[in-house]
This record gives sequence, structure tokens and C-alpha cells, in this order.
Amino acid sequence: MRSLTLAACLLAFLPGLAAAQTVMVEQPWARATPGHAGTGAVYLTLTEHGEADMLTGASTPVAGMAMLHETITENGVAKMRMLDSVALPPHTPVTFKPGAMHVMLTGLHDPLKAGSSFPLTLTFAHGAPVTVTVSVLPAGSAGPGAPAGQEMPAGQEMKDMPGMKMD
Ligand SMILES: [Cu+2]
Repeated sequence: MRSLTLAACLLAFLPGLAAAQTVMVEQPWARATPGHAGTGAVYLTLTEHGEADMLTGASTPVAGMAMLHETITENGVAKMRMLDSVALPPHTPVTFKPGAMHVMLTGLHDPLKAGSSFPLTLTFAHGAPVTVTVSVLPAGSAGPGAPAGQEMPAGQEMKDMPGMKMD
């Protein structure tokens, strides 16, 4: 995990690439998906170390589609809405996490299994695309490095699961 992140950072700063990429992607992870859920969500932290950029999309071979989503709560009801892009101001970490922004995966070809990993390619308005390796954590996980005591109760994670209303 740590070495992968480091490698991604080093690559991002290698000079002389056709299209420079100065965004750092840290700790991409997803929760294992139950049964034949068909949908999942990826969380990660992006930090733009160059000029301001925008995340404009994502794709992965494990799902039919990957979309930028945000979970918002309106009148006590959690909903997801699609984002066309996510602004990446210089030197400001932008975190995708449960209950907030996430990369929604729909049309999963197979369930995401804890302990496995898969590639996710992120595209940007200015920088070159970046492919990262997403680690699949257990279904109740609150994220990489989160103390076990902070795992979300089983009901909580359903907020990112199918059946939610979409605007
Ligand atoms: Cu979503």
C-alpha cells in the first residue's frame, strides 16, 4: 500500500513526460460489496501540487461505469448527486470518503472482494490521466488505517449502496 502510493507520487513528478501530471493520489480504497450488489464506491485523497486542475471523470475495467458522486443529506434523507467535475485547488487535499464525495461504480462485473485490488483511471481537465490501484477493504471498513473501533455500524454503509434516490 505505502510503496504503491510512493511509486504513484514519484511517477507524478517524473520530468519529461508528454503531459505533466502533478496530482498526488493517496490511499484509494473501496469497500467489499455484498452478494450481487452491482454497485460500489471508491474513496481516495487527491492533492494537486501544481496549477489548479479539475477531476473530470474515472473509469475501471471492473465496472461498466464510474461516476463522480456526492452524498448530500436533504431533510434528513441521504441522496447522491452526480458531479461533472471536482475542483482541485493547488496544495489542498480533496478527500473522497463515505457519506461525502465518492467515485460511484455501477455495473460491477464481479463483487469486490476484501483483500483484492483493481485499477482505476482518473481523468483531469489539464493533467494527464492517472491510473491507481484501489485496495478493497472489508464491507464495514471506515478506511485504510482507521482504528477497528471506528468501523461504521452495518446500517451506515448502506448509505452508499444501491436503492438510494438519485437527483
Ligand atoms: Cu454514489
